[in-house]
Amino acid sequence: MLKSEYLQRVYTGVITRDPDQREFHQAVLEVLESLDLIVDQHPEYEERGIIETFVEPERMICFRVPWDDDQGRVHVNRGYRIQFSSAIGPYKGGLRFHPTVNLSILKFLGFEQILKNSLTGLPMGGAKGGSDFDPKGKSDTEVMRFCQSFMTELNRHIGQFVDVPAGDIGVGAREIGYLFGQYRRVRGSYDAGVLTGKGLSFGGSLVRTEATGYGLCYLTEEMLKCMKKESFEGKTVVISGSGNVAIFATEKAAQLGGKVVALSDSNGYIHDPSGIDLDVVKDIKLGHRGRIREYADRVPGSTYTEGFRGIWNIPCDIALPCATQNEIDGSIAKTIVKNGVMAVAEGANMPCLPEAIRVFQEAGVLFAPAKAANAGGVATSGLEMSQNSMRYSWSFEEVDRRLRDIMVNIFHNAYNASQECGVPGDLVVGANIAGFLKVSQVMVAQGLI
Ligand code: NDP
Ligand code: 2IT
Repeated sequence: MLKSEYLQRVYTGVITRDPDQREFHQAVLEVLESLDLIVDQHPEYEERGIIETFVEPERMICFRVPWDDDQGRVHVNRGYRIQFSSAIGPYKGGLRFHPTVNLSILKFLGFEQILKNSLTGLPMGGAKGGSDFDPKGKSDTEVMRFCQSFMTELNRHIGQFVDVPAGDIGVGAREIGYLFGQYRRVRGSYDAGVLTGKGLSFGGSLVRTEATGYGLCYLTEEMLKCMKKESFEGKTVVISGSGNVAIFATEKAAQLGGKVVALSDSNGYIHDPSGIDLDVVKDIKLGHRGRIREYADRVPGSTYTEGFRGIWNIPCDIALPCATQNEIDGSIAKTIVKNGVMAVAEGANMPCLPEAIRVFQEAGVLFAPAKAANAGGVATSGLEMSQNSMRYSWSFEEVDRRLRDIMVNIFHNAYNASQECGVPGDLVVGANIAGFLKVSQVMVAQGLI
């Protein structure tokens, strides 16, 4: 129950309007709980209807995506783009291709993206899109035909000053290449800035591939340093997932002196007590899109266990969930705490349920929420847009330095906001408030409500 009658009314309205959108309700409630601490100081929120405007997407696009498989059979998927907020810049956010994609998932992701993008300090609004298409088990040509059909409709809704999609689960360099090719074909124009995460030879930025995982570790490093006078050095790290975010979080955690001992996919997890050999993981995942279980066949001393949640029974000092939403519930969180964890940082979007976050915070575990911790991906997308506008590319070192600076700033902005709200160290509140204040000020300044 929210203290503010106004916020409670907004929340009830969100539930009544879309009763089945549980993930979206979850994301909204967490933000409203943070706003509950400051709403009394901002009578304009209720007077100008700011919060009810903020929780409703500016525009939701939904379309059919027909495509032919290699046998010539027709399949029809559903495509979406949720253009949630363009207050501080063009809509910006990834595309997810996964069978679980629906309006609730994309609205929660688009909503979180508004605040995340605001935290980066770059001029980007919030959006998310995707499809219930499952790229697993599909040939390259099937994925290509799907992407072409998807972009045949999406192209009319996006543009470098309008909406700039990128990758997310199931959408990586291969898919962005096919999507960009189709955009160029139907528009007859080389608008490099219309998508980010592009290949390096056609307008992509160095470090974008690594950015989310690297950024997660940079923010975690700063949090450990400032809040516990600690570092990654000598720490045992468990990372869930084995996709883009997990792989490059593993790489950076190891570079910073940590020992990553476990990774997972949706089927199960590997445990390698001597430290994950990332070359083997990259060969499996990036080389031939294999399953993580192959690692145990190839690396002596490692094991594979069925069931992806079991990974959280492995004791660690630092936990980085990097797979998907709602992976860690209250009981898993208690196990992680009992095993002595020092810090948890969310590489995935909303991997921890609200009760899990409470368990971590009450136990005094450092906790970095996704919208701060995984903002490095979209921040580097913003840097890719800058380079596209300049028609120039920065070096790896230059982009990496900017990414690190952005992540350090995000930590301090969230930390300072938590202090100003009277809950020092609560980075959930800090990130929500620091992200929201800028967006709400702009909504008022532009007369958007
Ligand atoms: P990938 O598609 O590269 O990898 C996803 C990983 O998560 C895979 O190991 C996958 O396993 C696992 N996974 C996906 N869905 C489920 C599920 N329902 N249950 C269990 N495991 C699952 O995606 P990313 O690494 O890019 O994304 C991971 C997370 O990070 C997502 O929450 C995404 O929103 C977030 N994120 C991504 C950013 C980016 O730049 N890519 C930026 C910021 C956040 P399997 O192969 O078995 O499906
Ligand atoms: O969740 C996210 O921040 C992303 N998937 C990255 C979005 C982007 O536009 O780079």
